[in-house]
Amino acid sequence: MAARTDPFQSPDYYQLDELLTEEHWLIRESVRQYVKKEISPIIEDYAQRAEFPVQIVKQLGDLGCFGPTIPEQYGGGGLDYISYGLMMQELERGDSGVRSTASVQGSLVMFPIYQYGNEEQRKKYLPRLASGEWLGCFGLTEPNHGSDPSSMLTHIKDAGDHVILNGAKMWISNAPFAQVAVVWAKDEEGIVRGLILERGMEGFSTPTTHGKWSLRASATGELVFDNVKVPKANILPNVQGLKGPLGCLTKARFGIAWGTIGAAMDCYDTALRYAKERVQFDKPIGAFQLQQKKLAEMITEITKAQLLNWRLGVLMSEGRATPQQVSMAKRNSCEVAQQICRDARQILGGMGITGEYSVMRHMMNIESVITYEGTHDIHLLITGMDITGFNAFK
Ligand code: TGC
Ligand code: FAD
Repeated sequence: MAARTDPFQSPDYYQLDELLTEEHWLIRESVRQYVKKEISPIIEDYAQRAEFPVQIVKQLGDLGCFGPTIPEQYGGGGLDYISYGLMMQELERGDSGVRSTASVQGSLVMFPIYQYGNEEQRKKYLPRLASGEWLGCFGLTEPNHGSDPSSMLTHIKDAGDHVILNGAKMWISNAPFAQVAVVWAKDEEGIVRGLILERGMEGFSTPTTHGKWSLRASATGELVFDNVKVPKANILPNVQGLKGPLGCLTKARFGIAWGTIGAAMDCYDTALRYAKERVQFDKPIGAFQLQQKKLAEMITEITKAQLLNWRLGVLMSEGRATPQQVSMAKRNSCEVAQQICRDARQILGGMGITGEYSVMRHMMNIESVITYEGTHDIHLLITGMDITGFNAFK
C-alpha cells in the first residue's frame, strides 16, 4: 500500500480553542504535525501486518509525550492535565495503539514510580522512560481476574534481601518490547504491592499475544513469573493495597477520555469529507437527510465530549477531580467514539471497510479501548455506586 497523505481538519464547533492557552495550542500543534508526518503515512500498513512500529517509542519520548505531567527534574514535562489530554487526543486521532503506548508509559509506569517510588527508583527509571530509551508495561490483569483485580493470584514470598515472585499477567500492552514492568502482586499477608521488574531477570518472560482484530499496531503480551528473584529495592515503598494500581488507572483513564474523542474526530472529519464528495443519484450523499442526521449527531456528541473533557482537565489540574468523574468521562468518550466510528464506516459505504481510510481501524481499536482500563459496565457501576451509595459490583 502506498504511503498516504493526511488531510485531517480538526472540528471545533463551539470555539473551544478559546478555552485553551497559547501553550496548549503549541503542544497540540506539535503532536498533530507529528501524527500527520510520522503516524498517518505508515500506521495502516503496520496494523494490517499486526506489527508494532517500534520506532515510535523514541519519537514519542523526543516529543515529550511520555509523562508530560511528571516534574521536569525527572525528565517529565511538568505540564498540566489539559496538555496531557490534548497529546492523547492527537495521538489517538492517529491510532489508539499509539496513544496506548504513551498512556501506559506515562500513567501506568512513570506515574507509579514517581508517586509510590523512592528517590533512587525515580532517578534510575524516570529519565530513561521519559526519553523513550526504555519502554515500560503495567501488569495488573490476570487470566482469571480482569474486572476484579482484588482477587489476583500473583504473589511474592519474602526471601531475605529479595522476594520470590510467582504468577502470570495477561493482556499486557507493550509487554513484548518492554525493558521495565510495573507488576502488582500480593504479599504473604494478602496485601497488594507494586514491584519494578526488568527484562533479563531469571524466570521472567513476556510471550506475545497473537490473533487480535483490534489494536493490531499495539504490542500485547503476557507476563510470566516463574520463581523470579526480585530485589527488595525494586518494591515500590510508598503504597500498599489496591489503591496503588487503581490510582494509576485514574490517570490513564483520563487520557483515554481525551484520546477516544481524537479517534472520533478523525472518523467525523473523514466521513464529512467523503459525504461532500461522493455522488449518488446525481447528488453528494451529504445532501441526503439520512447522512446529515449521522453527521449532525456526530458533531453534537464530539462537542459535548470535548466540553466534558476540558472541564475534567481543569479539575484534574487543580487536584479536584474524583476517580468517579474520570470514570464518567472514560465511559462517555468510548461510547461516543464507538458510535461515531460505526456511523462513519456506514457513510463510506464499501470503502469504509478498506484500509484506504482510517475508520474501520479506529472502529476495531475502540472495541479494545471500551474494555480495557475498566469495562464499559464497570464504569457505569462506578457512577451508579457514587450516586446511590449502593455497591452493585458484588
Ligand atoms: P475498592 O474497595 O473500591 O477500592 C480499593 C481501594 O482503592 C481505592 N480506589 C481508587 N483509588 C484511586 N483511583 C481509583 N479509580 C480508585 N478506585 C478505588 C479505594 O478508595 C480503596 O482505597 P482504600 O484506601 O479504602 O483501600 O476496590 P474493589 O475491589 O471493590 O474494586 C472496585 C473496582 C471494580 C471499581 C475496581 O477493581 C476496578 O476499577 N476494576 C477494573 C479493573 C481495571 O480497570 N483494570 C485495568 C487493567 S490495566 C489496563 O487495562 C491497561 S490498558 C492500557 C492501554 O493499553 O492503554
Ligand atoms: P471480565 O472481567 O471477565 O469481564 C467480562 C464481562 O463481564 C465484561 O462485559 C464485564 O463488564 C462484565 N462484568 C465483570 N464484572 C461485572 C460485574 N460486577 N457486574 C456486571 N458485569 C460485570 N490489563 C493490564 O493490566 N495491563 C495492560 O496493559 C492491559 N492492556 C490491555 C490491552 C488490550 C488490547 C486488552 C483487550 C486488554 C488489556 N488489559 C490490560 C486488560 C483489561 O484491563 C481487561 O481486559 C479488562 O479489565 C476486563 O477484564 P476481562 O477481560 O478479564 O473481562
